[in-house]
Amino acid sequence: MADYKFPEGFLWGGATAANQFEGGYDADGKGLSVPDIIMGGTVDTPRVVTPKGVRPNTYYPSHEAIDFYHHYKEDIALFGEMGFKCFRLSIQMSRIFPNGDDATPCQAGIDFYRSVFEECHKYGIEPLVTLSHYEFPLALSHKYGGWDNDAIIDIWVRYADLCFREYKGLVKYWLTFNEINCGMTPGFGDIYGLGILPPDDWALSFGGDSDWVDVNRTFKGLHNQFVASAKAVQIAHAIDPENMVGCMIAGNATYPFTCDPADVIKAQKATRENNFYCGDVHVRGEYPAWAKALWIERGVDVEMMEDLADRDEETLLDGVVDFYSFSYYMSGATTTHADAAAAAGNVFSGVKNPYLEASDWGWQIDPQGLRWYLEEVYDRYQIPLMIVENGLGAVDEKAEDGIFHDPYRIDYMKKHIEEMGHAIYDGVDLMGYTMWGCIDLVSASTGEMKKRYGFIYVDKDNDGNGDLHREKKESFDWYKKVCETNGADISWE
Ligand code: BGP
Repeated sequence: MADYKFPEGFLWGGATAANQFEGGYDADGKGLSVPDIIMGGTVDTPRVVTPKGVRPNTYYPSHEAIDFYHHYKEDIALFGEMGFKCFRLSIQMSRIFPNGDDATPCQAGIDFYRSVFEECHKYGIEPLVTLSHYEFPLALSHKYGGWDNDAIIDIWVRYADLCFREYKGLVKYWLTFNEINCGMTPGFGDIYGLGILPPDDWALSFGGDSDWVDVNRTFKGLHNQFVASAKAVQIAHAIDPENMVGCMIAGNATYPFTCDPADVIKAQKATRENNFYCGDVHVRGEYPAWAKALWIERGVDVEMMEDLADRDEETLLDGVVDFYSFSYYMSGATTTHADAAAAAGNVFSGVKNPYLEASDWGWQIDPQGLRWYLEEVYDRYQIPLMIVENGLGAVDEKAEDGIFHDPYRIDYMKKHIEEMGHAIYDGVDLMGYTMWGCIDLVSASTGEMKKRYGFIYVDKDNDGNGDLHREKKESFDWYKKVCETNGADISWE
C-alpha cells in the first residue's frame, strides 16, 4: 500500500440535499418546488410526477422528509460531535424566492439558512452550499417552461447573487448545479435537472418512457445552466475573493466489458459524454471538439447550439470554476456484445461486471474505480477536486443489543478512502470528501427511506411513519475517528 497522507485542512464531512431532508415544504412562505410534486416509490415501483401541483391525500416524501427544518440544531450538533470539517447542503430557491421571480425575497427563508450556517460555525464546520440540487421553483416551470427559456438565466443569477451577498463570511465553498450532467438523461434529467415538466402521472425512471422529451430543449437548457453557472462564478469572486465555486458532476467510471477495440471505443465515448461534456464547459470554458458529433447523434439542432456557444463564448471563458466536484457510487461496464447481462444502476446502467459485487439496489461497488476517476479527471483538468458524494445505500436494522450495526457501510467507505489515498500519493490535489446522506434521508431515485446511507438513523419509513428521532449507528464512531485523525486511522475491528 502506498504511504499516503491526507493534506492538512482536508475537508472531511457529509452531504445532503434540501429536498431530500429539509421538509417544511410550505413552511414560512416557501413556494412549491419541482421535487414537491414527485410521489414516493420503491426500487420496483417508479415515483410518479403530478406536474399540475400537489394532489390531496397523496404522499410526497419531500414534504416532511426528515424535517431538518425543525431539527437542524440537533443534527448539526451530531455532525460536530463526529468532527465534521465540512457539511454539504443545498439552498432551496423556492424558500428564498417562492415563485422564483418574486419582486422581493422571503426573509424567513434567508434567515433560516443564515441560522443553519451560524450553527455549523459553532462547531468549526465549513458549509459547502449547492445552489441548485435537483430543485426548481414549480411556479417558474409553469410560467417559463424550464431552463431552456433564456429568461431563467437572469432570474437564477439574481438568486445566486443574493445568496453570495447574504452569506458572505459564512459560506465560502459553493457548487452551482448538482450532477449537472444528469440533465442529459432523458426524462429524469429534464424534470430533476432542468425544471421541464413531463405529462401528468409520468413515472420517473431511468431509461423509462421519454417520448415527451424534446432534445433541443434539453441541450439548450443545459447550455443556459452553464451560462448561469459562469455568471455566478464571476459574481461570487467579485463579492468575496475568498469564495471558491465548483461544478458538480455525477462521476461515472465506464469500463470496456471486453478488450474488443469496439468496446474500448464505446467506453471512451461513454466516459466523454457522461463526464467531460459538462466538465469541459465548466472547467475549460468551451465545448469539447466532439460536441458537434454528439449533437448530431442525439438529433439536436447543431446551428442552434453553435449560435448559443458563440453568443456566450466570453461568459463561459470568464466564468470557469475553481474546483471540480463530483459524486461517485459505482462503476459501469459497456459492450457491443449483446449477450452480456444487464446491471441495474443509478443514472448510468450498463452490463454486470463479474469482478464486482453490487449493493441491494444493484449499484456495482468499485473502490478502485474512484481512484481511476480521480486520476483521469485530474490529468485532464489539473484543478483541485472534491468528492462531494459517496456512500452505500443499505437496509439498516437494529440488532438485539439495541445498536444499528452497519459494518458493510464502514467497509465500503474504508475501501474508497484507501483509494483516495492512492490518488493523493500519485499527486492528485484532493480538497475533501463529504460522504452522501450522513444522516438518513429520502432517496432521490426511488423516494424511499428504506435505502439508508447515514451514520445517523432517522426513525421514518417509506410511507412516512415514524417519530423522526435520531440514533447513532456503529459507523458514527468510526467516522469520528477518521475525521479526528485526518484519515490516518481508518481501521475498525
Ligand atoms: C445522487 C444525487 C443525490 C443522492 C444520491 C444517491 O445522484 O445527487 O441527490 O440522492 O445520488 O442516490 P439515491 O438517493 O437514488 O440512492
